[in-house]
Amino acid sequence: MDFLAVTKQVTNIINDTAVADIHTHLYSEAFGELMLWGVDELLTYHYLAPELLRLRPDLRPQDYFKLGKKEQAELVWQEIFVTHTPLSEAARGVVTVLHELGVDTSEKDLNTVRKYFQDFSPAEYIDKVFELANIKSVVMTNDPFDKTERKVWNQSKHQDERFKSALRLDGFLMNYTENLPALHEQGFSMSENLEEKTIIASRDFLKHWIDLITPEYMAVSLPPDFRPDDGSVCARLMRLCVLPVAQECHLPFAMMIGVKRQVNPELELAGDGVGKTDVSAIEELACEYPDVKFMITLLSRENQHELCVAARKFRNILPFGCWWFLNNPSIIHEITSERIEMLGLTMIPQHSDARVLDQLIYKWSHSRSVIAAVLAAKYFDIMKTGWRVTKEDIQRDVNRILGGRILEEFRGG
Ligand code: FIX
Ligand code: ZN
Repeated sequence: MDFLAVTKQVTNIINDTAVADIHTHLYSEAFGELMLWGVDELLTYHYLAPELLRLRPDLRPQDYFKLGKKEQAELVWQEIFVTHTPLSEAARGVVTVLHELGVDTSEKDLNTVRKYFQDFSPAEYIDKVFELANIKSVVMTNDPFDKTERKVWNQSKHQDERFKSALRLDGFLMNYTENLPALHEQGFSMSENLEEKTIIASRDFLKHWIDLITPEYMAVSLPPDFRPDDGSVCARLMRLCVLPVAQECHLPFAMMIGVKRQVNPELELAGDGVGKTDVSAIEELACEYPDVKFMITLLSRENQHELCVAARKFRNILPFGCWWFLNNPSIIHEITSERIEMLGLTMIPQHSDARVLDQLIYKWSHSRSVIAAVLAAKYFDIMKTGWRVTKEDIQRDVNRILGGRILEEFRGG
């Protein structure tokens, strides 16, 4: 089989395999206004705000953010999609979504485009997007301190099994003191000095939420200078509560490291930046806690190769995704290549990080084509030697890295 034929076969299999998307900010319909969908949400996605502001130096960020959603969307549409060409990954994504929905992309009148979305109920649109993007399931990001979320969970309203949960611990690990009142309100009597009583109550808090939402994993996003031995509340709670509970409940712990929160607060949710982290911190934890499964994604491109090396040293490290500023074709290609070259298929190449339901369409369309190109080249490299690779082999491999098999194995293994 020549390279083109291999590429075609791999692409078809990847496109036809339903994806298990292991990290998103999506919500099922039960979560009401937390579920974001439609063209105005697409246009006001926080990735596009900085791109608009760069095109409009006369527009103050605070004036943009003061506008209503529709006005914000109209500004973004006019500047990025009408006055200029939507070539950035986030802008191209909107065009991909409209195209794959069957909306005429030569249509530059936003109100005409909006009409397409008016015919759907949220439930119908979820079905439409999951079918178009060929998605099996998505993992949400569930915050135990979010009052809206908490109400939905306590009323057992969330029933859509396509939307799995993840217990997000930023509020617990990174903002513990500020959230003590909320912890008391939920019935957990804890104090600042982390004495024995507090540690027991903290573990009870985690186990309460694990029982309530049955998460795929626990997760936290951490700054570039994260150290597990710096005596911080975060490091102490991680060691005294999170890691013991992860081990006891056989739950992976996802550490998402390298985000510099609010480097430019004027940009609100778009104001976060990136920093290189010290991968030895991950190695030390993986070494000290061999029975805990660490899912790791790092935000800095410069950390990716050393993460692959760390994962070779510790099989309880599972690299996942091309996170956030890395979720661009040129970098996905580089990271996926070095991961396969050093880890074979013992990693999860991608997650979408989608915040708006429709984004599943473009984030997975763009990523599937890059991952297919990398995989096809790797298969072809061995097939040139006469090594036989069957369609079934490729399907098995794709089920593993995109279909959710590897996380099941990692959780249960
Ligand atoms: O911490 C995270 O989960 C990040 O993905 C988000 O904070 C970020 O805003 C995002 O959605 C990036 O894609
Ligand atoms: Zn995220």
